[in-house]
Amino acid sequence: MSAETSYSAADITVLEGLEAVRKRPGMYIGSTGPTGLHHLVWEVVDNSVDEAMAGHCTTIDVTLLDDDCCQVTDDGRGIPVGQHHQYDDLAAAEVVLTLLHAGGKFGGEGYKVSGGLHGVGISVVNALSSRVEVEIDRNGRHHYMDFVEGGRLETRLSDVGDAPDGRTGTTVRFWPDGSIFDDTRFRFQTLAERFQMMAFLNRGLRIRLRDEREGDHHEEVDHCYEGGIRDFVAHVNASKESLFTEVGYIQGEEDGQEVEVAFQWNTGFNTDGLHSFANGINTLEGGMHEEGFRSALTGVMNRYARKRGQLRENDDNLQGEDIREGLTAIISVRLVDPQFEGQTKSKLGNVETRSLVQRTTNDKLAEWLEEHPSEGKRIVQKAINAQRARVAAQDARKSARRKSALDGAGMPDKLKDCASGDSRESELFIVEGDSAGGSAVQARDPRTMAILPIRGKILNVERARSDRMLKNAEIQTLIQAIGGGFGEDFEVDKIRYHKVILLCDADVDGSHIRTLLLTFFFRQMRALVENGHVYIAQPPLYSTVVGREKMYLKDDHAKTAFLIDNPSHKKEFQRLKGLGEMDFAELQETTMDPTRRSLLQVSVEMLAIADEVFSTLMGEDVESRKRFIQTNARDVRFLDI
Ligand code: 0RA
Repeated sequence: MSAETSYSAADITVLEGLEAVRKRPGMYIGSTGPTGLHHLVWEVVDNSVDEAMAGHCTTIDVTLLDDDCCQVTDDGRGIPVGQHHQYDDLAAAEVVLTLLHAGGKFGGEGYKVSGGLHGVGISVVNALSSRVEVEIDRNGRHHYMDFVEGGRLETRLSDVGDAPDGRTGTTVRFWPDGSIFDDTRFRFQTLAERFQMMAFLNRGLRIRLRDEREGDHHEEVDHCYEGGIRDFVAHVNASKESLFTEVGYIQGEEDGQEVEVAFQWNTGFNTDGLHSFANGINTLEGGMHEEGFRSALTGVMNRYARKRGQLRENDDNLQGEDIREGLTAIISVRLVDPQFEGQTKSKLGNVETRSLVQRTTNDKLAEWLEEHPSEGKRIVQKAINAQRARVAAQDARKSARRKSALDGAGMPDKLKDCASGDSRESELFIVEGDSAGGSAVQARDPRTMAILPIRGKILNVERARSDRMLKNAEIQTLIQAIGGGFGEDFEVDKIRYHKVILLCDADVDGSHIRTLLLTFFFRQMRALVENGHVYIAQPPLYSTVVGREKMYLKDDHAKTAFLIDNPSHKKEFQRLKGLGEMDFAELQETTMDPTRRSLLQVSVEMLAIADEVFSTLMGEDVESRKRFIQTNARDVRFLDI
């Protein structure tokens, strides 16, 4: 291995580029918290997925190793090893790892389609890692190079021997830089969930994940779906009662664009089971592909319902939301030049995609309905029921509104509101139980903190239609206090608090109440969660006495860390079960004081998976709920969505 490195003008510009990434990592990977850390993995794996999309890679192996190293191996063509056509002193693979945006799009040999959102390039991973090792099997030879300190080429690319018989592919090992990231530990579950989603979206691609870190549970998952997004829909619907057994599927293509849609209705009442992707990227804000599907779906179903006589001449048309009630659908489009727009760059802007999706849905869904008359009949009947419920709910809402107008300010009695009128600094603590609610009122800063005690279990909205939901007192109170309305009409810019903080006991009941509340927010105030307004307070699990002072420890992890720092401690810890065990001063000190508390922000990174988690936890199917809780028991303290 030759470690001789000479620097040319090209190297220097290269290093300046990577230096810019190190100076402002947020611009490239969003943050230096857990999201940014995992972004590094997506970046590397996306390159391998691109190889798969180009038809050259069948298996991706991801392994978590000691020292917070992540290793990604694929059986693609291998990063090109020859001299780069612009930098004659650098190998192409060296350029790919050091030049911003040098990914797969150089030398005219770019990919047809590629995941444009994460595509900041593998060089960004190099810039933010303390060490990167690359192995390439190509042309029958095995090559190696490595980088240190954020992209400094330590060992130049060199031929180090034979490649295993006929093998081609790339292995990248990287160690995220501890001076850049708050925490360099990868979370198995986060990786596993996303790889599952990627496997669904790339039919036949196998993605394996192994945890080989010492002290960890050596977990392992292996995802490969021959049915692609059909299997995705079946998976999301697995714990729901479906309206018919088969998952429907349509596809179309034109001018190098492709669309596929898989769909199945269930007997539930959600209208938000539509998930869309463009080039494998979850388009959370929707966009042209979703628009095209929604409008065509409404048109096709109304024409079909009238043709069959299920809707009569004088009946109102079914609305989109009536038809989408209980629908789980995945739309996946692939296109050469995706335009990502919107606040989080997750809205597809390509107008030509709307017409492709619209046309495909108009033609192919109509055909599918002709071929599936009994399914078609059930779908229409369900939509008609939803239409009736919608009209009933509208009436209920009108009378609820009249009632709250009569109530003066319209705020619930139980709410101890804050004095500030500025929602940006206002916080709403939703507290389990009246007695903890009382302590919280004493412990709060009355200027910015409002307290709403919730008694017992709120209604499980997963199993109730909106007209019944509205009659529930706890739900009414929540809607009134937050102030942005609910359901399709929810307006996040009208909310009265920018932080909505759930404060529940650290026991099973507390965890149940928290899940019920999160389900409610997820289903009825989605934007509240999406915009990061929902938090979970973390009352400590343990206390202990050090000298004359009482100390609080957040969880088992903190307890272990404490014992390492204080080896002579007498190891007596009190396990704190309920908020009720703390007086108001303790509650203030450990959980509410903004300078000392630690809040967990709830995010919905992968809506489709979150949908499945909520259905499993809150739906009708007791067996799969049991299975979920058993499989995820270690994470039960915080439902991680
Ligand atoms: C540039 C060009 C080609 C492939 C790749 C990069 C490539 C990058 C990565 C990163 C991880 N695995 C990868 N596999 C391939 C095209 C190669 C060709 O034309 O043969």
